Amino acid sequence: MKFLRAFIAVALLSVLGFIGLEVLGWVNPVVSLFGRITQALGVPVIFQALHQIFGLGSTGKSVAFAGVLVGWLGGLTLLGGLVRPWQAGAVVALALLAFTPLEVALGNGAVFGLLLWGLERLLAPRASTLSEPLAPVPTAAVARTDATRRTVTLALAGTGAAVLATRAGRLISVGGAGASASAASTPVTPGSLPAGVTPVSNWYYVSKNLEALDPRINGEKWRLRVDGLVGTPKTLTLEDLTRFPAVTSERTLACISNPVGGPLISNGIWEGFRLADLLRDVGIGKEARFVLWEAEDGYTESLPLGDALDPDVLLVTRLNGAPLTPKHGFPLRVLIPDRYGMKQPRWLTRITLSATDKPGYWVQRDWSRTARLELQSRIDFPEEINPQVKAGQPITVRGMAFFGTRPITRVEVSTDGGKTWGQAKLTPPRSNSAWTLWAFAWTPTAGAAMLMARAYSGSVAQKPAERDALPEGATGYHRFIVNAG
Ligand SMILES: Nc1nc2c(c(=O)[nH]1)N[C@H]1C(S)=C(S)[C@@H](COP(=O)(O)O)O[C@H]1N2
Ligand SMILES: [Mo]
Repeated sequence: MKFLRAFIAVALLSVLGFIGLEVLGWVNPVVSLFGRITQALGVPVIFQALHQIFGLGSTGKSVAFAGVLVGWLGGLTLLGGLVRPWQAGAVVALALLAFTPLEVALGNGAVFGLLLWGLERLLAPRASTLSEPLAPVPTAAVARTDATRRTVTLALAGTGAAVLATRAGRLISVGGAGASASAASTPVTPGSLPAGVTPVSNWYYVSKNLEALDPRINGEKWRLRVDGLVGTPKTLTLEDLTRFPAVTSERTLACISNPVGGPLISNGIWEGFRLADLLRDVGIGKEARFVLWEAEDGYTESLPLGDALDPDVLLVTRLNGAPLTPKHGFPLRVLIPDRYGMKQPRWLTRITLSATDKPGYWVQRDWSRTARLELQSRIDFPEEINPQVKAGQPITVRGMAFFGTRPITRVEVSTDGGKTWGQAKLTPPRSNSAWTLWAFAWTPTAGAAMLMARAYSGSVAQKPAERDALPEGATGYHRFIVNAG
């Protein structure tokens, strides 16, 4: 997280630097660094080698410059990730003094320090389920990191960082009664969401696309093609979908690349209809074994037909009382219980029944074929980002636990690094596929304490083994140190 932040800061600094160079003719630190390095190491040696590889011409130079740029980005990312903003700024200023004019060195150091400092404030590393239910307006920002996976997206995130930062919001739950998950439950109105429901403005976001290149679909022109091994292939409009019986369901959506304790999970009230109703309407061919999904952005996924006919598999058009936003799948997205988000396409455009399976977009990239949810829990208060508490003052440790349609039956909390565990109080089940909120009373004593949480679903216990998200989803207990002063 720190390194992502540092990378965004150095990316912004570099973009500013190059704009300064192009538009105003400022001295650019990377260009100066390039000059200094090539001079110091002896141009002939380096360029001879590069020329041998790339031939004569400007390619070698471009490659060398790219190398210096990568070094600059990498070096400053490391620096910014390892030390405090002002220290990183000071180091940059001092280092640049060696080969750039005073004002360039100081300017770059100061801007880098300020960017780091500002991003640290803007990009809190997690979304908390249970912030104070006061303001219905997002107050701070949450970084939507996607751990190990979309490196390219992350690399490009630097330039989009300003947009990201302003659009990001902290997850805030707004007071109110619990929601029922039944097909008949009353639709919600945005602005009056029950506690524990994630406002759309704070919903986590993961996409294979750059956000700016995500589909923006015109609802009038959009069509859903249903074909393959069906009785009658059909092309449906948004209007056509309204004739299927409406279903409202509170569901939690989680990304498979979410690290333990991470922010890539949200809970909302969805409205749509059953996939089974649509498939029966077009007629299911005898040979059909798989549902293949296609989306506007070229995303593909699949689901065995047996699973797809589960009445809990929905096609949804609304979230939290409003039509899906373009970012979160307008006009239609798939919801499948007990699976991570990657199995559930947004911007759906085509459903094909097939006798054979076709690995989906992330499956082709070595992620899980089935993407079944792991049992998970997270501590939301105290916040990992700000683990300060007052000694001797009772607090309520809070968080969530989630295991798809399997109920959370117990959550345990440790405040001594796992030596002893106490039982948390669970809020009543909110639906058959939403996270469970929990609370645990604790009076910190002075000093450091290691907080940990673990959840159970009947006889199934959360896996203690720390496992990376790739390829089957992260496991391990959420843990961090809080300081009581
Ligand atoms: N068409 C399409 N659908 C998609 C994706 C995508 O990139 N394209 N990403 C998937 C992944 S990995 C996740 S976690 C969820 C995220 O949905 P959200 O951003 O609305 O939370 O969408 C899924 N559906
Ligand atoms: Mo995901």
